[in-house]
Parts: sequence; C-alpha cells; structure tokens
Amino acid sequence: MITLPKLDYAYDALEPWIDARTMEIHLTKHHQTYIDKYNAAIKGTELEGKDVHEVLRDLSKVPENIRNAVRNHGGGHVNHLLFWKIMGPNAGGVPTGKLFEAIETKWNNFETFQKEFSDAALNRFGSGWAWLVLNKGKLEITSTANQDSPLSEGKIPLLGIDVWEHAYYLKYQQKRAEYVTNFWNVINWEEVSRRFL
Ligand code: MN3
Repeated sequence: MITLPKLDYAYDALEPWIDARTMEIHLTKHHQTYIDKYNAAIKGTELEGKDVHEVLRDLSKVPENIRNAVRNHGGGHVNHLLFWKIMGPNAGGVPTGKLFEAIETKWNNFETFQKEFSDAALNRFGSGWAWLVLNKGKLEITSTANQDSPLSEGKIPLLGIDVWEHAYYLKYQQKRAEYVTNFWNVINWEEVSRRFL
C-alpha cells in the first residue's frame, strides 16, 4: 500500500512559477490516481508488503498480469514523490559543494548542464520526464517516457522535471519551453545535493 505524501510547502508557495491550482490538482488528483491504481493492482499479491522503490528496481519479478500497472502507477508515485521534494519556495540558483563540483567536472560549467537538461525536457516527445541521475556512480542526463522510473534502468534519480501537460498546461498551455525555463527557479538544490551525497 502506498499513500499520498504531504507537501513541505503550501500549494501557492511556488508562485509565480508554478500556480497553486496546478499544484493542488497535480497532487490531489493526478498523484492520487497513480496511488489508487497501484494499490488496486497489487491488492492480494506478494507486492503488498514491498517497498515500491524496490519493486520498480526489478520489474521482471512482478507478475506479468500486473507488470504494466505497477510500472505506470508505481512509477507515477515514486516520480512524483521525488518531484515534490526537489522543488520548494525560495529556491533556484545553483547547487553548492560536491554536487556543483561534480556538475562542473562533467559539463565544464553549470550553463552547459542547464542547457542539456532543458533540452532533454523539451525533446521528450509526448508525456514523460527529464532527469539528472546517477548511473553507476556517474552523473548523467536522461529522459523517460510516460511514468517510467530511472530506477527500472538501474539508475538513481536526483532531479526530475515532469513534462506531462498536466504539470504546466493551466498556466503555460502549450508553452513547455517557458515552463522548463521557469522550473530552474523552484529547484531545491539542498534536497538534490542530499540525494547526490
Ligand atoms: Mn505529473
């Protein structure tokens, strides 16, 4: 069984970059639906007592008849758990310490990293996510379709942007690029660093 988390901040805390109504619907309708459908899918199976992150790390162990539901709705749950945490009020800017050093080592400078991550978000066709992940201990930018989790590819997600239209349509309509640009203002780098360390 999985349950809906509480946000660490108010629905309007990410204004003007992400509006309160979008946050409320995103959490209480979209995220809640992933939870309800995941719980329904695993009901009465051996997965009931298992941590959803563990389950997603090896989808081949999930019974075939519920594998798609687990992948989509379990993925939807863990992706959003991360998403709510890596955003916050009075955020944005650049990370500090070891994460900043690692980004500069890999991409030469923060701006190049920023551009590559934004491009991954813009170029994800249809619904999905762009990610900064650890792949065998190394930083990497990647993207996934639908609600696929990097965990299922053996990667550890550190930062992710939801580019499903439900994440931005009310405020930005079709302007995904504007949403992606403004997303940099709400990134809680302290939390991303914590995951990195
Ligand atoms: Mn979403």
